[in-house]
Amino acid sequence: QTPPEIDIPRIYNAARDLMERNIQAGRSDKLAYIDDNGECTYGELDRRSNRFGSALASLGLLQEQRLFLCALDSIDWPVAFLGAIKAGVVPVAVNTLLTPKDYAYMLRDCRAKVAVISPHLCDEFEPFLEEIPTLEALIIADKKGIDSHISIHQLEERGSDQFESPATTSDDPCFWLYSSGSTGAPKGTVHIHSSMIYTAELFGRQILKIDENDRIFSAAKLFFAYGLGNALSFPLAFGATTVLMAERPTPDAVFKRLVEHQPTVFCGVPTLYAGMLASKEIPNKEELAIRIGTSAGEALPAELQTRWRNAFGTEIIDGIGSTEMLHVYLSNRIDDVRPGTTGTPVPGYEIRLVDIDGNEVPKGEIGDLEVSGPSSAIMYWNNRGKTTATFKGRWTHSGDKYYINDEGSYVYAGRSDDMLKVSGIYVSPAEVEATLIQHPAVLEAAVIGAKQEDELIKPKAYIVLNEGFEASDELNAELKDFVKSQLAPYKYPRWFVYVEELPKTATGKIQRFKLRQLEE
Ligand code: 3SK
Repeated sequence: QTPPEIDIPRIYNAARDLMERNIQAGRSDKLAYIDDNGECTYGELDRRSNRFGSALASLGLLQEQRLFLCALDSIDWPVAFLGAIKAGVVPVAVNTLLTPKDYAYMLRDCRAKVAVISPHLCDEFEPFLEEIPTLEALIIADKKGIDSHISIHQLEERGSDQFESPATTSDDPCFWLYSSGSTGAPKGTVHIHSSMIYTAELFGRQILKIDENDRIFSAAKLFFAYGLGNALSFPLAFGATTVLMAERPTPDAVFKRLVEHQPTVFCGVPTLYAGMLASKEIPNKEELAIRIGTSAGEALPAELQTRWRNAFGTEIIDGIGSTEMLHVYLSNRIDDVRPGTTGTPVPGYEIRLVDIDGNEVPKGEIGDLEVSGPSSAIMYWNNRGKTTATFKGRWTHSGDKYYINDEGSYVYAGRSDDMLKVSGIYVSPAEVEATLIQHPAVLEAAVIGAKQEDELIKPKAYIVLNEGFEASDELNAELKDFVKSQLAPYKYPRWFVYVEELPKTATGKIQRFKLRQLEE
């Protein structure tokens, strides 16, 4: 299959393009978004994002400066994201499940002048107004403002329905997403204006065959690269309608949207598919309109694929992407699903599997996956070392290991670092270990990924206790709560093993691979 030719002009604004293609196609009155509180047509989205974008100047925000966007999925999210981009301002989309420490780090790192946040995050952000001198204003993503902070709607009143964007080029920074690694702080991953439309054309149109008749519901939130493509770049590129949900994607909450709003495309992650298939409230296939499901974030076990097909008569397209490549570059196909594999490269992307010296490995052998394609980020902000280790000329190092099976499909073989993917989100073992050892009972800790019954990976902690402490169910519960109180909640270990000592190198480095071998 030859990839489509995609012609992106030099003077190009991604948000203007995503809006204008719908207005010009006569879709002004078509629903762009449905959220928990209402609906918004393409025409309204265009006007609201114009008002938001043109009002940013009243906050002193200039082209190329950053706007921190940390909000639950609602129509306000695309308004702020697109509005900022129209103004040449660079939105930094941030996970709403993080801790104040994480937010403080990112705010210092990106030096955003303005943050748009959901009301429930106000208490966590308030102290930063003092601590982070570069942050000058908080805008509340809600109808009403709070005390001294205006709402996004109040800000929009300062703007105008039409305004001229400053000239941006297709290669200009457009938005950032934060990516986490096994060591060190999260990295501001800088994407340019052309990135979104490339992912929409290459994966959204070519593989998922999204068009204006589709209605899309992504359980993965907009702040993830996966959710951003599913619920913003793809539907807006082709005039589809998107359902947004603010709450946590539990099976019940997801089924409710699938039945109520009848999406034709559903985007989930393996942990969620497992939960949905195990649910007692599973709807009949006649109640749903799904034509295709997508899965990414972690490898989809073949068993889940088969059970979904039996339950709903449709396929789940399993693929892998990354924050760095913005969306999926290796994937199954609607008419060619190979359960237990990640399929083949999406046309428009090239993939190679290399050994430690960078040489391609023979077919059948495991190698580190590197990918080349037009949607790659240009750098990690302010981090030359990690940038050069990941973006190597036209090749982007993924950190994932793969091999090619006899049928020519790519099969996932684990991470090349110690990172875990939990419910599709990266978890650094080092971060969880550093938290555990702050508990008075813990002398040393090592965290690895272990498989649940359904084959999905969750964190497991090996612990050496301090003198005077004993292993018990109460201590397990206390340690779980302790980690949840310090880190994003999905990072807590689900199991604890108490040991006399941890395996270490001569220089004292924990050998997590030896613990992983115990799991095999
Ligand atoms: O984790 C993935 O597979 C993924 C897919 C699409 C976009 C971003 C990511 C991290």
